[in-house]
Amino acid sequence: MRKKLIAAGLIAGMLSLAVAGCGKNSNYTTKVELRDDPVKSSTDYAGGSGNATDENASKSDGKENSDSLKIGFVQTANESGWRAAHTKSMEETFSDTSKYTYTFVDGQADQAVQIKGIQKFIDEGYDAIIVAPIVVSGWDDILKKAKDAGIPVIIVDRQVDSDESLYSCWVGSDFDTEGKNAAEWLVKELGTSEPKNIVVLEGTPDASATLGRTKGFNDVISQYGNYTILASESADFDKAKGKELMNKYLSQFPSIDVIVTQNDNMAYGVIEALTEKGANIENYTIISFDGEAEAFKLMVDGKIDLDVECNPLQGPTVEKLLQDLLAGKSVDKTQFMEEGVYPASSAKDEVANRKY
Ligand code: GZL
Repeated sequence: MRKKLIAAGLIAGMLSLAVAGCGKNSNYTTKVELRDDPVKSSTDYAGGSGNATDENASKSDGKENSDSLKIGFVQTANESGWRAAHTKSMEETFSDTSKYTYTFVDGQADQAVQIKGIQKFIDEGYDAIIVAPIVVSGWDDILKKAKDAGIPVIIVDRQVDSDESLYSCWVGSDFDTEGKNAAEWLVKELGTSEPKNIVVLEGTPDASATLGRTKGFNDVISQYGNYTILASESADFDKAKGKELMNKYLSQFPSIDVIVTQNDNMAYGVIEALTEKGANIENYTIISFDGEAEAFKLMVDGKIDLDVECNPLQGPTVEKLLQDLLAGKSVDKTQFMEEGVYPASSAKDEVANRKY
């Protein structure tokens, strides 16, 4: 599929969204190492050498000040570069052991492990609990226990469907708008007349990131009769599953014009599948989400056409909210991160600014 150069005006229009936190810090490692060991002391990131205390929890090594605030973070898992950057942002934010005793629990992509981690923090009387829920449902009971224990809970990244009285606030991305922005770009890029076949690789089932991106994209694209979504299945935000699903799509559908991957890791799998098939990647319009440095390099190389940023650098925002909450101040329930929409034509200038 020949690709039209994007008119400069479109770039300006699409980038009207505020772009967050993309300072000129080119020294930042562009690839956050994925955590291969889920049991890692937070002091490892703060230059300490603490030891794990639970099978999937890690805490500072006891050198902290007894007046320090006990902050517990229950992370989703360790499934993508985005997640690694999200974890690192929290650990860097709460690494001052004179102020915080920070304990990290790797949820290992299992809601039961996450709930066990929250219960641990309740039992041990933590001052605040941060949770990155893998799916939207099933949190009412544990959130009520934290509320009854008088412990503020900040939900980060994906959302929960619990009553908002059960948690202090949520920090994350507007996934529905992310999906809408992707579709609006696609329509401007490929037009509203020629027939276009689309395949979608969705993220983790029942994750609000998946639900929002899918709904937002479909709500826009369904308004244009020349676009057909041939298939929209989950590859769980995972590179290997993305490669497997793309190979399945290639065997099922002789004519694919557009590939939408709901995170960069799955885009990497798609590109591997196409490359191994000997396909000309230029023939496809590939849209991804997250905005990893790796993906920006692929945009510079002409392999990805649009990346919708999903900002993982949530630590500083969470710290400020916790300080306000612990000082008795009220905070807005919903705290959206600022994010950009990056067509490939913007990648060359932006890639050096990427912080994850
Ligand atoms: C989105 C986040 C998603 C990312 C994926 O906020 O929940 O989960 O898009 C990650 O990379 O796996």
